[in-house]
Amino acid sequence: MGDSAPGSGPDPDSGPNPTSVTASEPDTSASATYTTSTATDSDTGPMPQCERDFECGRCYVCYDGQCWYDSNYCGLDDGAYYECYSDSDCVSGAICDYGSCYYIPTLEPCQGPAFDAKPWNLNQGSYPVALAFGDVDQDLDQDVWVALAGHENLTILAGDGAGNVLGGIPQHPLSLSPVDLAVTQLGGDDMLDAVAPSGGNVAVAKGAGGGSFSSEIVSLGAYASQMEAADLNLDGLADLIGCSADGVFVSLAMGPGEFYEPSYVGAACSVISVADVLYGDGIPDLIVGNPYNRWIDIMLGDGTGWFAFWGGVAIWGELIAVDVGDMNGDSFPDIVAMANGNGVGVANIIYKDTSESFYSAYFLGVNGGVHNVALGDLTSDGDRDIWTHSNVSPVLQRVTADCVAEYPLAQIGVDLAAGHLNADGRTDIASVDGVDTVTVFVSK
Ligand SMILES: [Ca+2]
Ligand SMILES: [Ca+2]
Ligand SMILES: [Ca+2]
Ligand SMILES: [Ca+2]
Repeated sequence: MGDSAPGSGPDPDSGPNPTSVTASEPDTSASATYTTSTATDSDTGPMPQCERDFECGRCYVCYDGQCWYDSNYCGLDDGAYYECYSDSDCVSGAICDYGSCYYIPTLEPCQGPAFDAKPWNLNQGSYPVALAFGDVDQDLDQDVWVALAGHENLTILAGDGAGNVLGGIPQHPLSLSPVDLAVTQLGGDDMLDAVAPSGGNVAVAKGAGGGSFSSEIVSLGAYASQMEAADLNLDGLADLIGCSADGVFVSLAMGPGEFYEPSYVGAACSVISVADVLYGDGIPDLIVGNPYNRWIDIMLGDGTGWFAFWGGVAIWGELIAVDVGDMNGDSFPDIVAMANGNGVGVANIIYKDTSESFYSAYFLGVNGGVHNVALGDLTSDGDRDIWTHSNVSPVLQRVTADCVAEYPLAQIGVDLAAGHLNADGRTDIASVDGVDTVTVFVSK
């Protein structure tokens, strides 16, 4: 039904751009300026092009390349026909959104660019759950840092700069079973450090040079499901920010690797990305969400470690992962939100424009479902590729506007990261499967 022609013609008085949000000026109050376009909005913000209704969102249809408000498609509260209540009421590949089934066309498979896939088998029971790139030993070659939930340690596969990884750096005990990993500079020296949360604690592993660490367990008090490290208040010390069932928490650093009690700056979340997406002021902002509402929240950082709700963008599917990168080469940071629904994964690409507004202009469907996201630049042309794992089969996937290329893995992947393991400027990918294997994909 979602793709059928509207019952009535488009209303010329209604505004296009149903899923954009704008805020005209920075606002750190609790009631941030936030508008979604409605039938009474007109001619504000960019005009996304559309080909199909699902690109327009609730209450809108795509007509003549633009999104138009149509009350026939917005009938939940007025007794109008209700096609579905949940995804399961729709055919596979279609998502139920506000009472209507929308079919998400899936991309065709294609042969991807060539990679050398190099699996690295860890010991049985290692359970690698998270990974990141970083130069651990200051030899200027990127290394792959892996958090092992089973062995409760941090292991590092040393890159040789020529596309090979070696197991030369000993495993370093974390003394907890990590659920996530962030590599950062905690401050106080030039070494890279790692933080890995578990329960209400975080393992802090401070780089001591040459690939060695000193570490301790710090009581965090917040039960992180996903955590990032970033200097939120611009004092040179990395702070912690993450998602928990109690809300978005921030633990500011009082010293390198020492943290204050958490403050909660937003509602419960399970997906988070920290990046300066607002105003280009160098102050980190947040993108957060959870699978239950098909929406991401954008929160404005004020440079003190506090964040205020700034706006939201509707997405297709249940949010799984989010990342930030310039997807169209205009130098403005865009948001990629990976989501799942009813046998289809959806890469929601949310573009930012010059006027601090975001618009959901592009959706790419992937058969099955997706898990994780990393943005790479495979051809070093500035155009980003979307990398994800399938959540139904053991493959790494490269998603572009044209097609999906798949690369086999030993098991279904649970985390991935984009980095550089050789000097060709093309993105390399590292993947962990949660069982016993790290696989690096080196461009060739
Ligand atoms: Ca290195
Ligand atoms: Ca800080
Ligand atoms: Ca900012
Ligand atoms: Ca952009």
